[in-house]
Amino acid sequence: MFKFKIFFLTAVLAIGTAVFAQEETPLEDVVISAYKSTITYGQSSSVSIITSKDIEQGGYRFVSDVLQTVSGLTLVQNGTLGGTASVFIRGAKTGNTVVLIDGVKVLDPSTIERTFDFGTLTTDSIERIEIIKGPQSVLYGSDATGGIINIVTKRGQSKPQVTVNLYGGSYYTTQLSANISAGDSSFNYSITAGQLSAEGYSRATKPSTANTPYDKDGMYQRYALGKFGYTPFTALSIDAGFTAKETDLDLDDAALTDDANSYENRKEVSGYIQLEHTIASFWKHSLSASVSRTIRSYDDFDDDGAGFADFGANNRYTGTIAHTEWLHTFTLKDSNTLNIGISFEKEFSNVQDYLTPSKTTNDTDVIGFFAQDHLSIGKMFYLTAGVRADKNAIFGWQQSYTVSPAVVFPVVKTKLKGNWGKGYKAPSLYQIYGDGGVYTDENKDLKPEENTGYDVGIEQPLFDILTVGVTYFENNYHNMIDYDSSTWPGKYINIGRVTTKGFEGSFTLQPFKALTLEGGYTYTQAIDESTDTQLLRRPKHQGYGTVNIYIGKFSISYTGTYVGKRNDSYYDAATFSTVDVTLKGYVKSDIAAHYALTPQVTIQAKAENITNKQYQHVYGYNMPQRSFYVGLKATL
Ligand SMILES: [Ca+2]
Ligand SMILES: [Ca+2]
Ligand SMILES: [Ca+2]
Repeated sequence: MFKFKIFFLTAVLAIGTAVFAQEETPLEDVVISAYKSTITYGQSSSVSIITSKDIEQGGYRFVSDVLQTVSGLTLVQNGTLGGTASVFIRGAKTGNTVVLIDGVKVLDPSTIERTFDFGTLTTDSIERIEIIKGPQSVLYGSDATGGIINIVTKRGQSKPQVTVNLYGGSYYTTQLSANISAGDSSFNYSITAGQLSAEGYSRATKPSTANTPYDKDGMYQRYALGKFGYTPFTALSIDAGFTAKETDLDLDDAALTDDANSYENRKEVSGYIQLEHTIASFWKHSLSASVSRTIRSYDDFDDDGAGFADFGANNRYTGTIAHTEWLHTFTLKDSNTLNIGISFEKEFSNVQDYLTPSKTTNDTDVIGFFAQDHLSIGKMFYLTAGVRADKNAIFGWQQSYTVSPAVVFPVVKTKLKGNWGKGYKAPSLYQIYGDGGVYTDENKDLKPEENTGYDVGIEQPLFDILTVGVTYFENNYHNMIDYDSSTWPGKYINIGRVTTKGFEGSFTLQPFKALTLEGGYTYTQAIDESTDTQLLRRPKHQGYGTVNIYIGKFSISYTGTYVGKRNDSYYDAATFSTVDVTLKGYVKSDIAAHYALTPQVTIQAKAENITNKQYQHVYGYNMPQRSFYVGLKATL
């Protein structure tokens, strides 16, 4: 291994100077659009960024795959190719994360915790993914107690061009997509359409006691997204965009439990329009409206006719969020940016469980007032502070706060950063109104979950080739909403207390242009205070490492991800009991390579799980074995 490294280092040194530089905005200067302000990555306190270059180099086809290389973030999926993918930011619950696509909140209000499922989201046309960690309710209100993930799609910015992507490989996976885009100072557009299909592998793990083979669980998806910008005159710009996808999935019943005829159809659409008008050199305002809808249909044929082992469920869920916001931005000499905004958000949930005679339809709304100030003094001292008041139609007023200072010392470039915040998560419509009394009664006395949290960190660049950083974090979640099964039907109550704390360490090293090394390690305690135990599926130890090598038109990238052992549990239908289990730790290794045949045509290859490690995110569900993919990208 060591000799191999030396060989590569020598080879890379020899041709390092031949590699041409790529034109791109330095990471430090990328504006974090989730902040709704002028705050750049370099001025921010608790942000991670995944760029389109990271996605391309690693050959990631799903957002859920690339999120595994972010410190402080755990991604748990019950099988790839459409399996439910949940994110835990710094050990928080998946419902404690606001997920945005181009600023549009895409959470599904018909789910129990008002969550977003990353399982069906491909990386096609993604420019970058912004991850803000810690309480951020000031900007987005409810749900941002653990953090925010904002997915920014690509904007047309050149002469008209068409890009075609072809991809295929193991599990009979094929993906075909095309993008057309263009952009100048007055008008830009980018439209992508594609489809992905895979025969897959069985989601449920076959236990040795099962004597019939388990069915493969495939995925078929069609998707389209677009982004448009128009500047009729200097003082006015209009932006709009949409995403739409429809996914068909084969499902299984539960951990270790196959089902040959259980299906989901999911339709996810979102859209927005935003007008930005400059009133004076120091004052602009924007008016935006957005909507996001998720429609899930589950159909399962009752194989045994008794509704016992196989329920034969046919359930329908529709969740919609509509949001409008008026935001004023006052800028003073580039050193102070003040945002003042008012927002109105309405959410709808429509649940048709096969056991209830009628649909359960509910809605609620919230009006929000917020102010955030970003101060920047001499490229050395940065401070962001914000406050928000929300009036929810069901439970009334709720306040949120953040304070995020950062200091970058001149010459040595040491960055000290911190973040303190208080956020909240409103109970979901499901938690308040139940499911019509099948499993869950209503509880209109539910209060919001609350979190106060902070982090402190240090970053140090060295000799322009190395950056190291470490951050300590702590969060206290109160009034956590849990299911109370002491009555039947049960109901959701405010009972839980969760404390999460730990630290994230990371480094990037680029000794020469032709070589980058990157790695991260996260230690997380996520403790349920009532039982004093680590929450399920939260590894205490996790980390990743990547090596990228560029040799002329060729590049190769290795990524290793490590996830330590975790607690999990599953329901054993044979004994009618919940069984506690420990999931083993694992290291998964992937290699991706690219070769530019011509400036317009690139071929790529990827080998995933090269050591063929057997591992699971969720007990009783399979993850991919060693698998291979090839792709072609052509720009016309
Ligand atoms: Ca199966
Ligand atoms: Ca199946
Ligand atoms: Ca069935």
